[in-house]
Amino acid sequence: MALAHKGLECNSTVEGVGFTQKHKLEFSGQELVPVIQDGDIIVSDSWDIAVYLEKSYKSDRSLFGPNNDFIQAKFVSSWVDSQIHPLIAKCVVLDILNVINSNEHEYFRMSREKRFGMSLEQVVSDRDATKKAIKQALYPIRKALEVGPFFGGENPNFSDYALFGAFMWARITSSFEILETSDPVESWRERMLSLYDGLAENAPKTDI
Ligand SMILES: N[C@@H](CCC(=O)N[C@@H](CS)C(=O)NCC(=O)O)C(=O)O
Repeated sequence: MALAHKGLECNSTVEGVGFTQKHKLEFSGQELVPVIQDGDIIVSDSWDIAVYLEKSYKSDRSLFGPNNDFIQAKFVSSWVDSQIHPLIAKCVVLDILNVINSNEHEYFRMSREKRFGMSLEQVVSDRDATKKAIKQALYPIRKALEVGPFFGGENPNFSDYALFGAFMWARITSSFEILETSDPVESWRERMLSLYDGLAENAPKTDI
């Protein structure tokens, strides 16, 4: 979404990077996605990638708004990472087993069960309660969306992409409906899906 926002073309690693295919990421000196390679420059981590794109590709389409609100965007992105991702994980983490290769199950289960301190089945055991917790956690987002269609105002910016990324992760890995259709955050999610000629809407879903 950040690349599309800046109007930059890219080629993605068509075959993807499985959880047990860390060798494919050796060039980046770390083990997580996303990673971009731009000529000789390699950048990993969504935030660092967005900052890199912003500083390297000046255009009238800033990812951080006309006043370069890096600090506010960092707040939103850290809030998503620390508060929203774990809640969404509590809805979808077991479903992820259905969309990854069976030879990755052991790594995925062990690493995530260690992180949660319980079995994946226990993590997702009360998804309806988690859904309520997500609705509550999204209260400030709902209030912000009363003021304008995106956190960026009339157009999205990195704060929108940071939160949307969490919903995209859920969308491609699970059929569990996290948001109620009447929730204004759901309308925002639909707007995000249709951006850039439906870039996100048309992103391949894993077989679910
Ligand atoms: N905050 C980081 C998160 C990076 C991250 O955790 N990536 C996951 C995506 S599934 C990953 O690569 N996991 C691989 C693993 O757990 O082995 C970002 O936004 O870039």
